[in-house]
Amino acid sequence: MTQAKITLHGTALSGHTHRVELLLRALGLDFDFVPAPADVRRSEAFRKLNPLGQIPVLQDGDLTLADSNAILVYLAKRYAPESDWLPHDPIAAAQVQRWLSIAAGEVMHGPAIARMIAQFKYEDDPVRAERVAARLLPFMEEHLTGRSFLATEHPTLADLACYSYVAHAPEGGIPLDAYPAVRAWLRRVEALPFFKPIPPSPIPVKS
Ligand SMILES: N[C@@H](CCC(=O)N[C@@H](CS)C(=O)NCC(=O)O)C(=O)O
Repeated sequence: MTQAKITLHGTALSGHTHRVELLLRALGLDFDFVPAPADVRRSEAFRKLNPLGQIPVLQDGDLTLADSNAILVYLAKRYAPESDWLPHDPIAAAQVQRWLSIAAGEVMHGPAIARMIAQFKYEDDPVRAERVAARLLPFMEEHLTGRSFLATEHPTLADLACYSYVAHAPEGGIPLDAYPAVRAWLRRVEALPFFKPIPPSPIPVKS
């Protein structure tokens, strides 16, 4: 498959950007990484790429695409249509979509928001974030007990979409000690050959 120039706008500490970077690496696609910290995201030039002012944004030739999960779907369909990343089987595809929704829902409003509040002075309700995480993590623990990956027996977009903010939940004051199956799943994602971690957070995790 021929490849146009791919550019990923994001930041190194953004879990939304990280999930896209993981898939680009998994697919062996060359890309330029363009840092887009808060001041860049507020600029007129960036708002032309994404009027919502959010990262990540992917440019692939003439295409400009925002939203991490939309980008995952695009890359899998465009560059690896026969792979397991986004299965053809209707039930498996629906399971992947379910976890993409959970990534944009409970994972975002629980562990991701808790980390943004603790690490980046984001203004939101920490109690609500904790409550969402407290509902999500036992559910993930039960789901992953006896399973290797979230949607199928292979890693899929579901695992990439959910990994980053669950792995970094402790940086938001949400420990994972009570969730051994979740931690084992995180280690399985980290053992994938293309894996690259998010750098350490600005504020160390309290033990
Ligand atoms: N639904 C979006 C959410 C992306 C998102 O919230 N990105 C954060 C950084 S991790 C951001 O750009 N926040 C700035 C803002 O919302 O103004 C996605 O999945 O890409």
